[in-house]
Amino acid sequence: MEQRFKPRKHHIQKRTLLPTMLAAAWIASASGCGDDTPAAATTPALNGCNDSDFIDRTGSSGNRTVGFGGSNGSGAFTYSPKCLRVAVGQTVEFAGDFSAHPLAPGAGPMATDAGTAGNPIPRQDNNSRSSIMVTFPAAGDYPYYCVSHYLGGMVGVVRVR
Ligand SMILES: [Cu+2]
Repeated sequence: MEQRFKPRKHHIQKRTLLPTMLAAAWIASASGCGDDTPAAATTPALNGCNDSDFIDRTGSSGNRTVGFGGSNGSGAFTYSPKCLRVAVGQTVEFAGDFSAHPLAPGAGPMATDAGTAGNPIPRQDNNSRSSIMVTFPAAGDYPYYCVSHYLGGMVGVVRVR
């Protein structure tokens, strides 16, 4: 019985217990244990677009062209503007080489959030078209990505309000 309270054993217990306690505390803070309310009022970034990133082109003279692959001021592997805001009923042009940069609706094969249901952006691959026009009939966040280069960040969002 007396051996259970040896100082040496007590020392070992402290060493093994501390990392366990730290891990438990981290998990509790990360999961927001026992709190059912949403984490914050901000919308999580979709395809890298935060609320403050959207470029407003809802005006009647707004440039609603999304260029890619060097078209319309974009980089070789980016969309421009990447985060575009338009109004309900407006039409967005996607301009670039779809055979080099196949377009697909959604937030990428590895994403869990596909955005708002009913994404009107059509899949465009294996064709030589250089421009498509897409009308957005309903409010929402409509993500899209380049099938070939989404891993490098070739993704974007059309926000319709
Ligand atoms: Cu691409």
